[in-house]
Amino acid sequence: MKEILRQFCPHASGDVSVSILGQGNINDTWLVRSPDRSFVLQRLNSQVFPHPHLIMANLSTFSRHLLEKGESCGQRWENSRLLSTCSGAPFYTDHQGHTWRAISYIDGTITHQAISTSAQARQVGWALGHFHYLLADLPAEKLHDTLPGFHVLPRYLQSFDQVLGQAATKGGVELRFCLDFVAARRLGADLLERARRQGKITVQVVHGDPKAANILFDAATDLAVSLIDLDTVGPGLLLSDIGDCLRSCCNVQGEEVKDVSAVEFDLGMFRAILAGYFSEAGSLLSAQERQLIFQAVRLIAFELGLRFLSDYLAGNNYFKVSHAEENLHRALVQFHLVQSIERQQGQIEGIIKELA
Ligand code: GN1
Ligand code: MG
Repeated sequence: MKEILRQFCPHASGDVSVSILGQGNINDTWLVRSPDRSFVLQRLNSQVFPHPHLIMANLSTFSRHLLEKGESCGQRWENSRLLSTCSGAPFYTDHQGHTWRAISYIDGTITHQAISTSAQARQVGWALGHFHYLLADLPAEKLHDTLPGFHVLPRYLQSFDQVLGQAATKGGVELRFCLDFVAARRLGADLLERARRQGKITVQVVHGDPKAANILFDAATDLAVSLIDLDTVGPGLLLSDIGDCLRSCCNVQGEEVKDVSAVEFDLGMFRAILAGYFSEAGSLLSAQERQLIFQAVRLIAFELGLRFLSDYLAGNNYFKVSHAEENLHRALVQFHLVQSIERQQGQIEGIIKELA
């Protein structure tokens, strides 16, 4: 770690503190505090992100765009920036080939692993809407697609079929449930892809991973201050971001809940997030897109469950795990969430109509 720190804070005296930050499933993150500066240090997962220079290029392109916009929005809003190494490079590659980079730390903020009040939920929706609004005039072609096919569900079904063919599956009840679950929902899984190909839905610059823990809140006011974890920012569907944010934030028990029968999609949170989003970015969505919100949430929860399940079958190479069955359990949680969403279809669609 000393060698790495030397690349980013050369003037630091002895009193540098390094602590683990967040609980991301992909990269490793630390908060570095030193008398000269505090910053976020990250080691990129090179298996997931094999082209770090494209990510850093994106970061600087959209950071510049956000800086140029610089308009006030009535509440504290900050965008994190990439900090260069002492030699002016956007990242550092260590002897083992790992990519390290530093990002500005936004002080006085906290994250919530799960959302617990409707005031927070409204802020979540507003923050995602504000992010979309700020990036709506940045042409999507200006950004690299750092993870091609990232939210393309039919592609995940293909890789699932491949790993299933190769996996020596044991016949546990939970795995059986998951396999039946996927089989029963394959049909119609290409709904958003079809709409995109037909030009019915908007492709613009999106966040790609707007889950609860990727939203910073002001520690004193609990108002949203920033969206972080920007490696997946790039061309995508507004509906994927909206769906993913709702998937994460309306699952009030959190993604890692032990008892899957407690998983529930919370309608109160859903209403508050959507109202917050519409208040800031409602004009970005067509009537057709609003009609697809229910399917967008349902399909992205299904997609994440399928990604966890495929990773479990393939031997846990993508998402970090602390034990071998963790990805299977995570898949179960997402599939129970899908069931809760399906059970409440009528109410969910009613709320969308009411707010539109
Ligand atoms: C991963 O890195 P993290 O934990 O913010 C994943 C997301 C998933 C999320 C589920 C690049 O995000 O797509 O929704 O886990 N990110 C990537 O917790 O695959
Ligand atoms: Mg992420």
